[in-house]
Amino acid sequence: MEIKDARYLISNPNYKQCPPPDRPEYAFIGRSNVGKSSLLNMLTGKKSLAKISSNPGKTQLINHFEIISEKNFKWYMVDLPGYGYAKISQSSRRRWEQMIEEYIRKRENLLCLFVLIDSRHEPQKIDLTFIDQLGKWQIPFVPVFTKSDKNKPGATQRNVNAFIRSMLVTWEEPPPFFVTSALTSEGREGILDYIGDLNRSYKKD
Ligand SMILES: Nc1nc2c(ncn2[C@@H]2O[C@H](COP(=O)(O)OP(=O)(O)O)[C@@H](O)[C@H]2O)c(=O)[nH]1
Ligand SMILES: [Mg+2]
Repeated sequence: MEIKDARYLISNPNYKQCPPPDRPEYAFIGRSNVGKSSLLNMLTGKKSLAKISSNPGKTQLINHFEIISEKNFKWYMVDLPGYGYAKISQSSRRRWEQMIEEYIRKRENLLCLFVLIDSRHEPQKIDLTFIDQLGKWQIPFVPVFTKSDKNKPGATQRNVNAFIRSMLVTWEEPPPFFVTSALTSEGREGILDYIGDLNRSYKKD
């Protein structure tokens, strides 16, 4: 799939205020600083579409982008605020949890949640716990291992394998996943084709 155009639309503190749920939507979530905004920019080919924040934990809003692909088909990408940022208060953490749970569980046009995981690390409990929660809520998701360019040869594969193995403690089957780099654009085609397939099945319904 090819992206023809992408633009920032709106930021909201609440799923109820988000744009009408009349098109396919894909959201990106993960620890703050994992590379969500960079991935959005890489996928759309627009360097400064989503702000690449040097101040993690600051953006606490649901950020909508309108994407136009072939034949003028319009859909949404969503940059969600990250989790696991240490320096926030209990009350902002609770606000985040409530906002994210509501958005993820009630946003009817959300076709897939991309869960970003830093490929430089061994499996982290916070990511595994979040993914288990998605299973309990029955939310379709796909892990995306970011920053592959930062790894020595072999390290990405090792960390990805370890993560998938950890998931198999609670999941019956390994999920599809992507390995990406905002620097080299690794993984771009794979994710865009995955979205393209879901867009086509949405149109058929
Ligand atoms: N080398 C490299 N750096 C990356 C990559 N993705 C993100 N970064 C850097 O990681 C930091 C956090 O990225 P950002 O996209 O703002 O993360 P977010 O908080 O998840 O939105 C920034 O300094 C980015 O330049 C990547 O694929 N490769
Ligand atoms: Mg960001």
